[in-house]
Parts: sequence; C-alpha cells; structure tokens
Amino acid sequence: MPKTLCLILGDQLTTAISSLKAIDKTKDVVLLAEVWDETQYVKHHQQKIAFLFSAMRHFAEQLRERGYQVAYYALDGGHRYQSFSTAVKHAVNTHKPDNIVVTEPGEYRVLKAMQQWQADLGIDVDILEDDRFYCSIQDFKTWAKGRKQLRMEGFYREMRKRHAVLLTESGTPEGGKWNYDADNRKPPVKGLAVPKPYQAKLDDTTKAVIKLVAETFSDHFGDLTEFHYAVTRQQALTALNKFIDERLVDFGSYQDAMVTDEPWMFHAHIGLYLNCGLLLPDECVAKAELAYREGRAPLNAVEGFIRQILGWREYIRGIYWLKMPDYEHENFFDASRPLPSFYWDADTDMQCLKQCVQQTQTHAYAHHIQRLMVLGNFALLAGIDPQFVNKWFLIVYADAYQWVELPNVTGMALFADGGVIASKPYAASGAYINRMSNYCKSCHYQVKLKTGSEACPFNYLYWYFLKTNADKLSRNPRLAIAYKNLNNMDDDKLSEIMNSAEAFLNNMNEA
Ligand code: DLZ
Ligand code: SF4
Repeated sequence: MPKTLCLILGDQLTTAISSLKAIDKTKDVVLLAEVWDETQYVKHHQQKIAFLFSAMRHFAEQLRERGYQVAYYALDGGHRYQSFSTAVKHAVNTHKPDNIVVTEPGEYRVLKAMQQWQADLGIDVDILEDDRFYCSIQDFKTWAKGRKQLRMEGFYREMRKRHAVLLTESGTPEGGKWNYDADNRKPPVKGLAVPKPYQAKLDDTTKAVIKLVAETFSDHFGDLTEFHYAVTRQQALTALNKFIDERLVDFGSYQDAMVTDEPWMFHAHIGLYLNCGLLLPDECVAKAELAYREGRAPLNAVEGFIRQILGWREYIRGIYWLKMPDYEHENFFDASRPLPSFYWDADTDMQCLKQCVQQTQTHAYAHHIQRLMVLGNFALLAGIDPQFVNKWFLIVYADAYQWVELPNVTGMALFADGGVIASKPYAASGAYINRMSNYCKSCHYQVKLKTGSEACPFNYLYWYFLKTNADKLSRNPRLAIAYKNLNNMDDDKLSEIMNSAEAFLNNMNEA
C-alpha cells in the first residue's frame, strides 16, 4: 500500500484538519516541524513563538497517543531545519513516502513554496482545501464575482442564512435585526468589574519552550513573563467555556470600551486558538448561540460575537485570497513615513498609544478597538507606510497570520486599498478615544485642545489627514460633513492645525 507523508503546519493543530482526515494512521507518517524561516520571515513576538511551539509539541504528543506515527522536528532537536521545504525534503528522504498530503496554508507565500514541492521532490503533492472555514475560498470568489461592492454586511447575512445561525423558525434574524452593532458601543463606566481571564498552568513542555525562546529569540519584540495562554485543545475549550459563562453577557455592550491597565475587558481572547486550530469556528458559534437560546446571554452580545467569527473572520479570509498577491503592495495614500519608535518601546507621552503598546508587549494581545482606533488610526493619520504597519501587526499579535492581519490593517485600519473593505477611512480625532476610554484623563496631552504643543495629536492630525488627502477623499459621501467643516474653517485656524501637525510629524519619535 502506498505510504503518505502528511505535513501539519503550526496553524493546523486539529484532528479535524482535512490532511489528517485523508491519511491512514496505521501506515502513514505525520510531520510537524519547528523551522527557522517561520520564526524569522517577520520576527514574531516571543510569546507568539512560545505559544505555537508549545501547542505544536502538545498536539504531536496527542497524535502519538491516538496511534499516529509522528515525526517532530524541534528547533533544539539537534538539527535546525531552515524552511518547510527543507524539513519536508528531509522527511521524504527518511520515510520514503509515495506521496505528500497537506492542507492549504493560511499564507500566500507558503502556498507558493508548497506548489514547488511536486517538481522539486519528484512525488505527488496533494494540497487539500482547509474546510475549517464556513466559506471556502472558491465560494467567496463566487460570492464576490460581479459585485461592485464587497461589504461584510451582505456577506454576513448570507452566511447567517446559509448556515442557519441565529435565525427564527421562519428564517428571519433573531430579534428582527441582522446586526446589533449600535448596541455594542457603551463607553466604560467607573468600577466595571471585569472577570479574571483564563490562565493556564505552565507544564514542563511549555517551560522548556519558554526557555528555548528566551535563549534563541531574545532580540524579538515582547516579554515572556506573563505567558498564560492555553496550549492544548482541552485548555482552549476551558478558556472558551469560561468566556461564555463569565464574559459574554457584557461582551456586547462594552466591546469597544478601553480602560487603563485593563487589557482583557469582556473579550474572549480566543483568536489565537481559533487561528491555530485549537478551537473550531463552528463550535464557538454554537456555544454562543446556545447561551442566547438558554437565556444566559443577551442578543447584542451573542450576535456581536457571532458576527466576528461567522461574518468578519470569514470575509477577511475571502478578501485575502481574492486580492493576493497585489494586496500586499496597496498604498492608496502613498503614505511613506517610517513607524515611530514608540510602537516598539511604548516610550510616548500619548497615554492611549502607551497603554496599547505596553499591553501588546506584555500579552501579545490588544482588542479590536485598541488595534483599529488607537494603533491603526494613529498610523493612518500620521501617514505611516503600510508596509511597516503590516509588518508590526504581524509581529506583535499572537493571533496574527498574514491572511487575517493584512486585510484588517491594509483594508480596514489604513484604507490603503482605497475602499475594498471599508466605505471610508476609520479616521478619528481624540474625541472618539476620549469617549470610549479613560486614557485621556491620565494623558500628558489635552484632548480638548485642538492645536499647539499641549493639544492631543489626534486632533490636529485628523484635519491634516483630511486636508492633505482631499483629492482622494473629498468626494466620498460618507465624509461629506467632515469636508464641509473643513471647508468652513477659517484660514488662521487651518494654518494653526497644519503647523501643529507638521511640527509633530517632524519630531514624532519624541512625542
Ligand atoms: C508563526 C509560526 C512560527 C513562528 N513557527 C512555525 C514553525 O516553526 N512551524 C510551523 O509549522 N509553523 C510555524 N508558524 C506558523 C506558520 O507561519 C503558518 O503555518 C504559516 O504562516 C501558514 O499560515
Ligand atoms: Fe490619546 Fe489624545 Fe487622549 Fe492623549 S489626549 S490619550 S493622545 S486621545
């Protein structure tokens, strides 16, 4: 009988992956490999590497317990494999398989490498569909075909109907509305009691990996000291259940709120588990829907949570595979400034940015509004080159792979695709951050001041951004009011704004 080699990537850690389902454990070999290039194509946060290596090692062990024959190439296992291609080549020479089976990877660059293997190795390579997603790449392309606009909302409604999620018996949306976003924007109130997040105990495997990462990747961004993420499926399920029981109830209302020294809020913190395979999208959606049906969580929370998974996450993946490889080079505003150094060291007097970067260093995590409306918004307003911004986001978040990071940053945060994803840039002044957080209360800058050295930089950068990009944005109907206000501004005020912005941008690393 022919023998198969099955490569499992670091973000395919589930027995539900199509490649594992296609093999016969009595005779085939499963390969997992910690490879140098994957740790270096961007220099990932130390916790991201520790998380994935530990999760990979635990997954390999579980496969062995289930009777699979597993080859595991550890980075500290005596030989350092450069890339997936070199690891696969070695495994082919060692195990002499007749063919290779893999599930399609999450990143375009890895797919391109895989597509070379058949010719390079001289054996058949089957690249199977990744059917962990609700919507296949082909189905998304079919949905997108012929549409003038590819907005998430239309896609999401179709997914709700196609997969019968949160529908009444007659097929209408639960509660009468498809989207409860308007009920998901409560500002934080004083004394909000946020439940303690899930924290896994570190076992010997995780401790060994942390040591390896500390020794090998000490020049990478981020700390290792607060590593408490789940590294097995069982632990990830516990984290998910804890979220459903303790946080989901308030997740909806406070989804966009930001609080000083409170990184976790009511969010689920499961993105990293979903994106590496420890959790599956449909089980998260099913658990949230059940909580609603049993009266344990309100509709605005459950719909908001489900929209992120069934709507946004699937839509973003679809856009990535529809638009790659050109999408990597989008730069609608020709933004060219380098990333300020405070994105790396948090050394800034802007409290919102300081808080978001600090917690990113400590936890390899920030929630969506911190990413979009603080870190992304600043990069948009300050005209940072999208290449640098994308690289930063890919490095620093434990849940980041290019398929999910690139459309969120290029399309959503930076509007660098000129409006494929968003109908207008998500540009906002300090007033938005002040409304949705308590950061401004302890900031060196004054959120109420519009210009001058004490003023909140987001305030003048907002108008500077609109003014300098008027040729590209002023005809956008969703910005009509903003441009009307800009056009009605008297010349003195406008020149004060422009001067404040230029002074700031010329000295950004000192802000
Ligand atoms: C992110 C990452 C890192 C840091 N290291 C590995 C690794 O050593 N081996 C592996 O299989 N996967 C790793 N990953 C995840 C891959 O980068 C990811 O599977 C590809 O980008 C495809 O999405
Ligand atoms: Fe951020 Fe401006 Fe508020 Fe300071 S005042 S925290 S810079 S929004």
